[in-house]
Amino acid sequence: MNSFLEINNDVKSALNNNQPVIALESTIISHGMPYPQNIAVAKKLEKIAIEAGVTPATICLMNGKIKIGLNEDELEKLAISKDVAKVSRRDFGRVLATKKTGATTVAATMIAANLAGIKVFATGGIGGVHRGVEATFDISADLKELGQTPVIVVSAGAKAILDLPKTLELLETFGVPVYGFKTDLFPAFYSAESNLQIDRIDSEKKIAEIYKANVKIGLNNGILIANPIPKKYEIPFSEMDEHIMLALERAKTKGITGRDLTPFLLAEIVKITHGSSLETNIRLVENNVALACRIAKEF
Ligand code: PSU
Ligand code: MN
Repeated sequence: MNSFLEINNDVKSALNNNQPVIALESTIISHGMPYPQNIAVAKKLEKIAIEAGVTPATICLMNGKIKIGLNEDELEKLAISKDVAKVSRRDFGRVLATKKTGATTVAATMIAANLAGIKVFATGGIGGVHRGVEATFDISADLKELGQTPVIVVSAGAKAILDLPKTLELLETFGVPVYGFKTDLFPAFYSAESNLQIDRIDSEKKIAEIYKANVKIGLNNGILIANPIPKKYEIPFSEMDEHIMLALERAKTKGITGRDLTPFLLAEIVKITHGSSLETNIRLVENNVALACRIAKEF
């Protein structure tokens, strides 16, 4: 066992007994949602999993360890502290060596989940190719990770703060299968669909079979499941687009770049929509956790 890994008892016993486990990320708690909604969501997601008979493993870095499965105090710390590092692949060594508290992005959560032997991970939206990439080269490390780490990531697609067509193109280049769950169109996070065609999949069992086939032939890529938000909760694409344009404008004016850009845009959108987008965000993550649990049970 990797000496940096600290797996809590619930997760350890589930893994040892071949019981279903799902991974949950922590950047969504520390940088993706405001307090106090973030802590309520973190707890609710764990509850949804437990009620589905699946052990949740929220992942973060603390005291020089990669923690798999957190208690309430640890979740609170991530939700409240202003001093939590956003950890992607490049940040692991630094945050472990300095024993800082770090919240894991999609990329980092995939790495940690894979180290622990967890195959399914639920989140809200993945990072991707940013709009204006021609000038900035800003492409999330999440995409490359999906190409090289064998974890099934259940998302609601990606936020339209990103360039969605380019994001799909790059996923193809990196060898990442992208499946719309019961849809032929790539969901755009707040909205159930964009106009972008993707492959459709209708069964949780098939997702597990595809994963197993990939691993058997030595392909260590991840799989991206794009699970649309239920229609009754969605915000239409045209309505969100206005808010997103305003958030992007503000980021440009303030010169926000690099690791700060995504958290800035997420926070601005919550402000611009007076919190109404947050409600949508919460619904879609819950929906993704429910699907991830059903997939995890297929293993
Ligand atoms: N998109 C969201 N909510 C989030 C994130 C993205 O709608 O919380 C977070 C995830 O942790 C994701 C990270 O992995 O932002 C991507 O950041 P970057 O673009 O800097 O790679
Ligand atoms: Mn970036």
